Amino acid sequence: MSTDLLARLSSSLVDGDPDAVVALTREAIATDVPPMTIIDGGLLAGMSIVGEKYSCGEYFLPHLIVAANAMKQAMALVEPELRRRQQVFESAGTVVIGTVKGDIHEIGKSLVGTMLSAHGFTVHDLGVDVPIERFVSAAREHDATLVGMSALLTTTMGGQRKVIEALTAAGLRDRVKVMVGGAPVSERWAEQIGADGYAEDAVAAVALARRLVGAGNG
Ligand code: B1M
Repeated sequence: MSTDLLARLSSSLVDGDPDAVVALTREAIATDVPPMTIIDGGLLAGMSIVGEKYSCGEYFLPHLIVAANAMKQAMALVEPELRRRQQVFESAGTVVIGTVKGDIHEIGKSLVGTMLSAHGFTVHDLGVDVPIERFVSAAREHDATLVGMSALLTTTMGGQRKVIEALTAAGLRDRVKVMVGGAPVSERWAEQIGADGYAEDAVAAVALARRLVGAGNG
């Protein structure tokens, strides 16, 4: 039953039909489909098809924009559910997270932030197109245990290295762990730039963050 609902949700995103995306997301929540299943099986499944269609020239920028806006509306419905199901009362650590300078992709970064917050981290989301110095000042201001950087473009991922260099120059690198992610980012890239870890998706990001701040893997 939920498989059919998720397939329709994915298709409505691919078809660029925000009203259907919202209605089907509401239906999925109302019928008790777990929030991560709605995200993975419906929204991300659709978004990855949109990305493939864009890559092969079948879709253009407006298609990406429509799909992203529909997904944002759906995420606004799913995120409170995610939080509600993961009531955690003690902070697991303080995270400053953002998408690096020049990059306005926000959905993956926001999902990672929401998942971290749902798992007990105190999250300060700096948004997108975040200047290097803003990561540094926010890490200092919030006494962060972890800085998380997202980059979706091959042309912006170098910003992650620059932030790490700036954290070092500011004398903060010993106190703060650094986690990186985003579609073009890899384990190898994380090693090259001296990050403490790379996570492929939001679930892996929670496990990594917990490991980095010494909160275990559970
Ligand atoms: Co853009 N875009 N886009 N785009 N866009 C990509 C990334 C692209 C791969 C599409 C393609 O060609 N197939 C391509 C990048 C190519 C490259 O550099 N290798 C691309 C391009 C080229 C562009 C523009 C340059 C297009 C143009 O203008 N000609 C432009 C750049 C704008 C800019 O940033 N300066 C652009 C613009 C846009 C929109 C604004 C229209 C829109 C974003 C809207 C928004 O976010 N509000 C958009 C979208 C939607 C996409 C695709 C289709 C989907 C991205 C997305 O939201 N995915 C994307 C294709 C794709 O990725 N398949 C594409 C869903 C999201 C949940 O996944 O962000 O990967 P993702 O996050 C995952 C993981 O990566 C990981 O966990 C998340 C959850 O599982 N993760 C982390 C992410 N951050 C993490 C941080 C962590 C840990 C894990 O720790 C801190």
